Amino acid sequence: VSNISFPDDFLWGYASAAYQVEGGWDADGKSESVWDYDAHNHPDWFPEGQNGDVACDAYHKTDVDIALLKYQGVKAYRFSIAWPRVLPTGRIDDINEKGIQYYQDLISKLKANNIEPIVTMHHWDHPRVIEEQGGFLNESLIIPAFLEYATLLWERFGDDVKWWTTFNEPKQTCGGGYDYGSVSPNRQDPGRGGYICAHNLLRAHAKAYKIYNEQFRAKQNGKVSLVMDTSWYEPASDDPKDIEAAQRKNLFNYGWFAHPVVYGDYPEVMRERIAERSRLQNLSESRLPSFTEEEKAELKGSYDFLTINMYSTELAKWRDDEPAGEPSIYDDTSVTTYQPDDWEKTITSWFKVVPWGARREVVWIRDNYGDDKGILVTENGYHDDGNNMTDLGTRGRYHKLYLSNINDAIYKDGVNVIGYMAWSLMNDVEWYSGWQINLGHYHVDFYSDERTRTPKESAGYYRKVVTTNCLVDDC
Ligand code: GCO
Repeated sequence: VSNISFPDDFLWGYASAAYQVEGGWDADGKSESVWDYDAHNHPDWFPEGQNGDVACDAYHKTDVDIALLKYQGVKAYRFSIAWPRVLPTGRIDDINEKGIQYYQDLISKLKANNIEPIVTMHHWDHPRVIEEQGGFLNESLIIPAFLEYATLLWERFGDDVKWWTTFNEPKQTCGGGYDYGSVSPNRQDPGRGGYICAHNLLRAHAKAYKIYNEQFRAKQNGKVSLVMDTSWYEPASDDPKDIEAAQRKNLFNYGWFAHPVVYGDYPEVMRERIAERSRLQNLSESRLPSFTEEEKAELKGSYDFLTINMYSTELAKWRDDEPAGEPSIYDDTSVTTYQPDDWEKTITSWFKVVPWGARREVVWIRDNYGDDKGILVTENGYHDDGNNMTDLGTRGRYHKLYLSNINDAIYKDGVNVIGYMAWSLMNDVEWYSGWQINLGHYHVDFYSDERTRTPKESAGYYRKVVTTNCLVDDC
């Protein structure tokens, strides 16, 4: 066995999100986020009592968690800022200095320990007051409000933080949040809400990027992007139709956001298909909104690195018997997707262990969007019930298999993958699943006030990989 080592400057890290770990939902002037609102008004959407009110209590445990990150040897920590903690009204007229102080302390301590902060501005938990006025569907609110928020974060933290992402997984924010319902605010408007949300979100992203260029880049010299996720869609056969089917799925998912920020507009196949299906529904215009020329110019190139939250793989097959179908965000109805029964399962039904998909995926991203600015794996991890402490053969092995495929992508395919953020340091609140599903390398005792963190075998494994920069035992 030869040693499998990674580039010297490979950025090893952990990723997390505010709602999933912080707790302190109303501490020190924080207002309710859309997730807090759901936890308090729709408790039946969560397993009994398992919500983010206290979560891992990370809000009160900065020193504990910094010590764990330091022990783990990671070079970076990806976390999100809770918008309602720093701007309780959502707008700039009311800055909560105590909220700012919490993040300043976290950032300073990360830096003091040589851990690079990678900050997400929006990981799904915008202020409920913003949502009450339409949230991401209200373009005359969400765009200016987000720009105020982003500007504040750069003013306050931009000297220290060099890695920024505006939005986490807009496909989920918009699809799950405003189209078919699966993440807060859990609104349903199939085939319309998701596209409108995404359109506003992309414009907010591009305008924020422009503000960074004009007001901050020269003195702060950081990088700004957004975090994209998708399953990898692999052709079900080498029939050219299945190859086309997989390409469509990848463009409808990753391309929905990557295409605008790289090239300035949605993929052509999305524009054509959605217009065509809208005509079939006798609508006078396409359900997919269009960008103005000015917006296209702002969007084009509005990123300093590419990202991928990498989880699973599906096979894509062309269908000749395409259903007319109801309006839906799944306008790529010319394709069926599935996962063979013999693929390795996890606790989550859609989430199968398919390490080779990781390699294909980053190669595809390079081939379609370029890798000169680098591709950062912003999340990857293994789902179980969170309680198995001897998880070397499951979670440890999972990271090892995915990482060895990423290593092949780097050294055999020449893809510029610049780092890997494991999800996650510790068990957390997996959204509406509470702590029934978890991916942490540390167990958290959610039934003790201390929220005690205890390392699983996977923590030891990942620590070894990170500190040796190498995947096999004898490095
Ligand atoms: C995201 C992810 C995370 C999840 C992780 C495990 O949006 O970035 O959904 O928040 O916890 O993907 O399922």
